[in-house]
Amino acid sequence: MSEEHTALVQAPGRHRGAGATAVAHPNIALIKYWGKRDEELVVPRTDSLSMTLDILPTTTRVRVDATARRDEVTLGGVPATGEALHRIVAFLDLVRDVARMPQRAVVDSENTVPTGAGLASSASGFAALAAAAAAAYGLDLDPTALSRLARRGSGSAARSVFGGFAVWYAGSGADPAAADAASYAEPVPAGDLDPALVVAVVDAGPKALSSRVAMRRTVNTSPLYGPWADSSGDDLTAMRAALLRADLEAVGEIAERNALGMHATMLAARPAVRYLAPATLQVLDSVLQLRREAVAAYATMDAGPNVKVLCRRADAQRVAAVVRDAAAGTVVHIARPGPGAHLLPAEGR
Ligand code: 2P0
Repeated sequence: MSEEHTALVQAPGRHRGAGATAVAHPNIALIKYWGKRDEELVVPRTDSLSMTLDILPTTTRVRVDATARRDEVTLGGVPATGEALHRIVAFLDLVRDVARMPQRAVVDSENTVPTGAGLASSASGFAALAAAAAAAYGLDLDPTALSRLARRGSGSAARSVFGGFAVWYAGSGADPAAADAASYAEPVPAGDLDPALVVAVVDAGPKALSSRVAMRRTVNTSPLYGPWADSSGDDLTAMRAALLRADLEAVGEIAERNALGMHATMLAARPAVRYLAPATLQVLDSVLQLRREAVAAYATMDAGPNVKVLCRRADAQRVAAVVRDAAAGTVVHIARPGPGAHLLPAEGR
């Protein structure tokens, strides 16, 4: 494991109760996480595998405040309310439990990702919160423990603890403690692969249905869910081998079929969950056209209409230009493999 791909989470080295600031980046799954086997512990039904990006980071500061009567949370300068606040307070309660410290916190988070648009904002958000809160409450967690903690906030955050490519294990065991211990992410070697991921934002608005609700409905009602989950295990095995031999075509083909299969499970849910919009299909058509022109380009989509296109770094500008022109109003970003969650140096005091 290279140093770059190791989460940099050291003991805060300061008194318990100090503030800490962490940065984390979104990750995009090439083998998808879709479905939990334990809702409370956020343990998934299947293993997943992702690439952490080098763009659209979240920066989160947590300061323990012994005088505060409740947690104060600001997201992008706006006080958090409702479900967003509830999830963050529940996560801080978990950290306080482990740290055996009852004090409340002041949390300030800046997201460069549009929130709730299927652009993995909860992955970068909870990975940054986990790293900052763990440090602020004086927990000295190794990367595996940090990944398990981030998972409790949002499943996909377990993977953003690591840079580059990461696999997140579903683990096994019916006993909750065993399931919790076995479900964490770790880095995956990727040979000499030199990939780019072109993020095509066709709609930056929030999704109509949260992925949490959508995946529950899919697991409970879709007759296609079981077959997809079974085939996803084979996809993961093939994906690991393709990454090791740096076979971008195979990586892309496996990622594309796994994502389309996941969306098929949603379309068969009752009632159907459909995130794919007309503009999504226009971008998918442009990706097929690129392949006809012998450009290795492969699409993946998450819980939203936006498309991420895997290609060689050398082809990224051409791919970005083609997918941008595929649907009116599309905005593109070019991402490369990025770093894991890390603390920023302590502020001067
Ligand atoms: C993924 N997604 O593997 C999949 C593919 C969306 C589609 O992880 O309920 O926000 O907080 O664990 O992590 C989105 O789900 O869900 C997601 P919770 P999360 O990236």
